[in-house]
Amino acid sequence: MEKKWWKESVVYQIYPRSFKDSNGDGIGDLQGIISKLDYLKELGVGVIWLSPVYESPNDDNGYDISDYKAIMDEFGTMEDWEELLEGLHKRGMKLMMDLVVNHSSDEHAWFIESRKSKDNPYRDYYIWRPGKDGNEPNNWTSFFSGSAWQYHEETDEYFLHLFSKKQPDLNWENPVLRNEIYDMMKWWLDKGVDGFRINVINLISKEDGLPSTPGGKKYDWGGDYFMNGPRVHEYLQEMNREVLSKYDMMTVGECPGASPEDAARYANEEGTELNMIFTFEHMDLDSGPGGKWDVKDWTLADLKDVMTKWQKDLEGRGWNSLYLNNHDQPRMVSRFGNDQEYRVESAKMLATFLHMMQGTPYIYQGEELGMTNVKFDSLEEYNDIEIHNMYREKVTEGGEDHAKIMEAIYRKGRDNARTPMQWDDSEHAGFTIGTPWLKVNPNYKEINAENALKDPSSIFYYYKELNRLRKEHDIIVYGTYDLILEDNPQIYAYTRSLGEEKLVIMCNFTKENATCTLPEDIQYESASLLIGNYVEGTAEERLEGLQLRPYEARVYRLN
Ligand code: ISL
Ligand code: CA
Repeated sequence: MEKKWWKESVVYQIYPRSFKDSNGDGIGDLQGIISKLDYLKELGVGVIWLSPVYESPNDDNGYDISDYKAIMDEFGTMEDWEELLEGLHKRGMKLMMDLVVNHSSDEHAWFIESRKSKDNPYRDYYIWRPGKDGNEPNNWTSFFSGSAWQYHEETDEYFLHLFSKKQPDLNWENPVLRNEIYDMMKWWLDKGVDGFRINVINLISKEDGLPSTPGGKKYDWGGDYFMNGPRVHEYLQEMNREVLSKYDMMTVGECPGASPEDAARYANEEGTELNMIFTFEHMDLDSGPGGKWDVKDWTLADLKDVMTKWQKDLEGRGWNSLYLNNHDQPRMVSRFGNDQEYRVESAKMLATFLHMMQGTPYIYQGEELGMTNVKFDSLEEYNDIEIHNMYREKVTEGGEDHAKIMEAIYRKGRDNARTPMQWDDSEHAGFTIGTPWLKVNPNYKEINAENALKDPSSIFYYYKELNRLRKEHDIIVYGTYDLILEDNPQIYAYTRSLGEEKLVIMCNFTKENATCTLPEDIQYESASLLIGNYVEGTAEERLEGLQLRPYEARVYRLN
């Protein structure tokens, strides 16, 4: 397997709106990030992924871009951005920008032109279709509820929007549009960015004829017709030839609905498309048949299945990304750990579990503090368009139970991840001196960066140690993964192997003690602890019948 810097790095995601406000308007900004660069350096991460900072009307918090080459006023100026890049590079860190090119904002100049008339030169930059018998061109629903089509009276046609109606889908069939995008990417790369996280890139190619789903439902999930569509690999290979292959850079494609087989192509080891993708299978473990808001409990057995499938299916063929939360997902300690009594232990256990697998690990801001989900009393306190559209469809129009939907929002809502970073115990957690755009989690008095930095046994320093170990041990990056103790109901355990070297990783996912008995085929002379969330390393140990305490994690090096 080829060695690459982006395999050896740890990525830290910043959601700028919620990271740090420098001027008191309640909105995080670039100068705020710049003021925290030493904090990031201290944590020891190598790459920063910046969620979108481009000009945007913020219908979807920057994922609706109205100018790809300008910085959002609320976040600062291009000079601020340049200062940020320089500050990162000076400290030996890299910058990965978010690239949102499945759709733009409806306020982008291209769309403003496109909707002017059917023969406008920009018409074909978007996906316009006439209606069918007075209805939408097909029955697809958008990710954010309702039809994926919006009617435009002046030209008597509909445009496609897989997300909000202010996010019209770009028409990748059009080579002129594709070239505009490649030029824009080169423009940023020439300014010095080190990579792109590419938003829903596996949705860019839609099935010819845009067929309705079978079954005659008025509105239906049409994913089969646009997820991993017919020409997506052709487009990515073109992007790779035209842009990516010309730079020493890193790419990760966000790919909902991609299987390991798809991933083996998107993230192939030959490097003809992307470096890695974000998959969603493990994020769906607590969704019932009704989808994301049909919440059920996840099981450890399913988690083992899914993670192991991705580790083994991509072995030697492609590279994994490793994440348990981001700006679209609930907080991992609330979802997969225990955010009460064992918050600290379980946050460290989950970090161990993830960072010891094969792939590039991603830390989402606040994860290193063990930040948790939030419960706001009223719907009005939430900001996310996905939450509001869903609530309208299910409760206001659909008559479902308010309390039940609020419960689902508490568990799955994206605003769980978007409450402001908790820097200290002053008002609004030191995020802003003004009024924050989204309320701070009330637990900030206890959970904040200032406390973490004062406490040598904090989650923060545990991450720092994981990051350090990764730099020191090739096996953490390149070792082969194998699941062990498959049927153990409490423990997730696996090994990593590289040449003669072997690591054993053991994670207790429960709040009860668990006995860990290694399989007999794991032979060793001596075992030494590399890292653990309860104990300091001891020189040598026997691992037979080891007791793991609640949410305990241990990593041993076997000789
Ligand atoms: O968040 C989701 C589920 O709640 C996902 O379906 C998400 O919408 C999907 O992964 C695409 O996400 C990306 O594009 C969206 C944007 O809202 C997300 O923030 C972004 O990560 C549309 O631009
Ligand atoms: Ca601000």
